[in-house]
Order: sequence, then C-alpha cells, then structure tokens
Amino acid sequence: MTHGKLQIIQAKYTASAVRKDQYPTEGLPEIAFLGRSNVGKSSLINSLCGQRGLARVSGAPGKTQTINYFNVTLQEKTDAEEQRTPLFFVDLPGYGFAKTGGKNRQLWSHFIGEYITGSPNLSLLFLLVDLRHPGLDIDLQAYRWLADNEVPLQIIGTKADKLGRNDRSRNLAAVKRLFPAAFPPIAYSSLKQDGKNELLHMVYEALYE
Ligand SMILES: Nc1nc2c(ncn2[C@@H]2O[C@H](COP(=O)(O)OP(=O)(O)OP(=O)(O)O)[C@@H](O)[C@H]2O)c(=O)[nH]1
Ligand SMILES: [Mg+2]
Repeated sequence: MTHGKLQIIQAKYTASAVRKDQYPTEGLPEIAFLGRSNVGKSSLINSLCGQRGLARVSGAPGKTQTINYFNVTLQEKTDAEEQRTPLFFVDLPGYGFAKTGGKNRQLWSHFIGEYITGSPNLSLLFLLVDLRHPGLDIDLQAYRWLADNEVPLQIIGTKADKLGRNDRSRNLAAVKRLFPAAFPPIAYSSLKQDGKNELLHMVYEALYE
C-alpha cells in the first residue's frame, strides 16, 4: 500500500502498569516493543518520536521495569492532505537479565506475558534482537513463545550502526532465517535513525491493513 510521508508527532508519557487494571482505557491501538534487556527498546521509541528523554535509557540492563505507555500520533502527509492517528507505543521491560537463578528461572515476569496475550488493543509487537548477535538462545525462546501464541510480530535488528555493511547484511539474513515472520526483519539504528521509514511503514500497515 502506498502512503504519504509518515512521522510520529506529539509523543507523551501516559501510564505505567504491572496489572490489567492499570492498563489505559482509551482503547487506542497499541504497538509494543519487546526484547532482551539493553537491546535498545527505549532508545528506539525515543528515536521514532524524536525525543531523547521520553523513555528512560541506560547503559546498564534492566532500566525499564514496568509496562510504559506513550501516547503518540502517527501523521501521514501528502501534498494535498494530512491524516493523524493516535495510538500507544508500549515499552516493555527487557528479558534475559536474570536476577533469579536456578531451575525456576522464567523467560520474563508474569505480567509481561499477561500483557502480550491479554491486551485487547495490541496491533503489532516489535521483537528487537541485537543485530550483532543473531540467534541468541533467549531470543529464540522468546520468539517461539510469541509464535506459539500467534502474536503479530515484526523483527527489528538493533544497533545496526555498530556493524559494517557486510556484517549488517549477513546478520540480517541470519535473523530472517532464524525468526520467520510475515515481513522481513528491519535493521535499525537509534543513533543514526536508519530504518525509521521502514519501521513507520510497518506501524501504518498494522493500523490500516
Ligand atoms: N550504538 C547504539 N547504541 C544504542 C542503540 N540503541 C540503544 N543503544 C544503547 O544501548 C543501551 C541500552 O539502551 P536502552 O534503550 O535503555 O535499552 P532497553 O532495551 O530499553 O533496555 P531495558 O530497559 O534495560 O530492557 C544504551 O546505552 C543506549 O544508548 C543504537 O541504535 N546504537
Ligand atoms: Mg528500556
């Protein structure tokens, strides 16, 4: 489908939740961001919204601890007209940053799975994997869980700026093979904003298809 120029405008923090009764009740479509701790979920949201300090970012894993909702507007602009669609970007806590060892270690906190399978407005989930490390065990586990639960998925390879051209395309091909999805994975750099148009295109598709 063709569309005009896409941009996120008017992003603001709305709410945090760890339980269903804390989810916002506006009924807006939601796009969620999931991935290993430190993979760059919060940075990606900030980069899409053009606001550095919107979601909290840290060099140390485990920064985001609750489900954080950001009310944003997708703007589509052509020469003739402009269309605006409100939605939520949902920043999720990372997985794989184990504080509890041993046999009972879970993939992620109960409330994350509850959100993914239980939020009535989830339109698309972006699964972020570090493009430098395709096919980590924990990411494959997360992927399988999501696929088993038939969650609508788009894979993003993050921190693409840390790779040269050859490694970037080789690893992207590996990600495509390891994490099959309806659409091919997108390489993204929050630092350089690479992949932004492609990613916003997928947001648009999720809202209008
Ligand atoms: N070079 C580079 N660094 C990045 C990029 N995205 C994120 N980072 C860095 O990676 C670190 C983690 O980023 P966050 O956005 O906080 O990661 P997160 O996935 O939200 O982490 P948790 O909230 O702990 O789950 C920070 O030091 C960021 O500056 C990127 O595209 N390129
Ligand atoms: Mg975060």
